[in-house]
Amino acid sequence: MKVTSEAKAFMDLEENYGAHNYHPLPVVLSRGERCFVWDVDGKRYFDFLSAYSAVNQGHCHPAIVGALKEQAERLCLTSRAFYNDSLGPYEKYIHDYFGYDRVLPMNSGAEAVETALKLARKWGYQIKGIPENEAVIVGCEGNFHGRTITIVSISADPEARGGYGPYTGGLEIIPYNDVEALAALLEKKAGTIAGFLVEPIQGEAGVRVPDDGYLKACYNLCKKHNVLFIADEVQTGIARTGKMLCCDHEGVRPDIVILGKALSGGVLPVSAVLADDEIMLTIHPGQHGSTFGGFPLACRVAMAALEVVREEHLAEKAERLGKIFREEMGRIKSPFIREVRGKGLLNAIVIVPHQGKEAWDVCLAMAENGLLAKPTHHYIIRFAPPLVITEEELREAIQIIKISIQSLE
Ligand code: IF1
Repeated sequence: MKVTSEAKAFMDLEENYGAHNYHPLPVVLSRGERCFVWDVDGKRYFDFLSAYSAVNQGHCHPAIVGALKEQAERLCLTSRAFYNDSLGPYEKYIHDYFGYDRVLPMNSGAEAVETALKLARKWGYQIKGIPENEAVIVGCEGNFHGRTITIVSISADPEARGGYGPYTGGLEIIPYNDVEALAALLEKKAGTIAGFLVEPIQGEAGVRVPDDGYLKACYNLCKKHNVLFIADEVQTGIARTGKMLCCDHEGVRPDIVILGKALSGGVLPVSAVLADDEIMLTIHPGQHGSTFGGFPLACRVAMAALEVVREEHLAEKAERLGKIFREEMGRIKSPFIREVRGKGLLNAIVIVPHQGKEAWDVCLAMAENGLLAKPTHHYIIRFAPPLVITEEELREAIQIIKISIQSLE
């Protein structure tokens, strides 16, 4: 892929002055609008990553940016040392929108996951009566919940956890999409298990959609053994999979819901933990918090972002357009494509290396042809456009994917 001197200058700055904790595609972006981004040379791309499903409402949505600007000129940050005139209205808005008693506002998805783990432990000791320091949280192989040391302690991925020991205790891992594995562990250890943390669809693992009924069966097992069902909806939530929450597909109401990414429409880091009183009120003043958690800008931006989801019917759109995407992708006959899978507009193709080319080469070819996506685990390409994409734009993007793959055959 050719790189202009203009673009190279920006890449060199990152190479010379930044940590090398990413390996980006050689594209330097400078503008975004709806489902499109433009690079520094003015080339337009379909954005089929949406910043890992943080930009569900489309880049720089005017209603969300408008809310940001208006609040930014009034009051940005107070800390929680004082009240302000944004947080209470936001908390009520979230209560009404999602139907949970309370919300604990944080910033990044990882912070919200950590918050959920702390709530589950607090609830385990105070309400379930687990002996102090013995609470166990169960996670799934293939999970991705963030990058803190406790979260990578529950990861089975050597890339994510390697070299970061010693690891946090009180964490167990079972196979994903395996109800029996959860049942067996709960039969054995339910007495000390506080929570089961699960992604309704595993994003990073490559858009692994569990069998129908998996979530419901796990939820029922958690109820039976008085274990909290904790849904990490950071990537699958906010209409991405065709419902407001991915758990809605199975009528499961998690005990704790973790939100992030598109909660702000990709404008600011805004995350949240939802739970009812019995769980949420186990944390008392001074026992948890964050400087920016729930700050006025976040509150106004998140309310605007959620309004956009509702007013523009983005969940219904994701459901409808996702079916078209999988149907059309399923029609592409190519030695590269082994499987097409997903729900709503969270989809992926499993790539079989062919004539020495693999997923990275497909992504470079697509970038050349004006579409951005990135491989996960070397052989899977995730496709997650902003949910505001039109059917016509989607079909145009599918053509780009098709000709890019065929150009490598
Ligand atoms: C990176 C992955 C995706 C998440 C779920 C919590 C978090 C994430 C289900 C933490 C974050 C991001 C992190 C980003 C790339 C991206 C990612 F490839 F890393 F795994 F989407 F799949 N729960 N996912 O997907 O939220 O702290 O990042 O706000 O770290 O490279 P965060």
